[in-house]
Amino acid sequence: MEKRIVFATGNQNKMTEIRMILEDLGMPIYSMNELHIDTDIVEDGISFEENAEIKARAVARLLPHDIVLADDSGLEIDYLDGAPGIYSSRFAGEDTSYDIKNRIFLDKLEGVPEEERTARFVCAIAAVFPDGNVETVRGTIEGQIAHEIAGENGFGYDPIFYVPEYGCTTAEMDPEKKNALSHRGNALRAMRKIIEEKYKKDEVEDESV
Ligand code: ITT
Repeated sequence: MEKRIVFATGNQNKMTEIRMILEDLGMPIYSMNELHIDTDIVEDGISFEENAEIKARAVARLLPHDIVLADDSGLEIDYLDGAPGIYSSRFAGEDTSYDIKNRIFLDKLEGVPEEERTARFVCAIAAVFPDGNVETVRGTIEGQIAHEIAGENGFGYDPIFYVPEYGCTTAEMDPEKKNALSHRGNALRAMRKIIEEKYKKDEVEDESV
């Protein structure tokens, strides 16, 4: 049976970034929406890794023959003791626009000097394989909270996430550039390697039977 990757996310922006990196594997990639899977997942873990695993396991129960992946990610602002962290999408309410959420953080950091505006995006990706194995990886990107909203690309907190080395926010980068540097890009490349290794090994074992 052809191996498929199913990504347990309802976030279309994540899917675009995921496809750019995982398409090299040569396996078909589906989002759970494309397979009409609509399951209520309670993300009650206390870390990005735990929540990624909760999402992947919930969908893997419905699709036991597929490689099911999930991403849990967010923004950690050091000046706010790591907030919003695992609550990044729930911060100020799921239905509040990111324009408003971003302005709230700019206000909270008003007058805070450069060296105290450090922040990072974190992305944990969990994979549940048809043999029951579970793997988790983490990627990060370091930056700062900008002084104003800038850029139209990306999603979520990208317009306030400034990367000093590049002199712009992740919302001002083209998608390829963001993926080359980002927390999700790094985590996806690590997971792509795990999947490649695993199926290379399985093929060798299959051939020796
Ligand atoms: P799924 O759970 O369905 O995957 P979600 O959007 O709810 O989608 P998370 O629970 O992982 O995803 O929340 C991640 C939030 O963190 C996301 O909604 C953004 O607000 C923020 N975030 C994560 N990665 C980001 C990125 O690359 N750029 C900007 N904001 C990001």
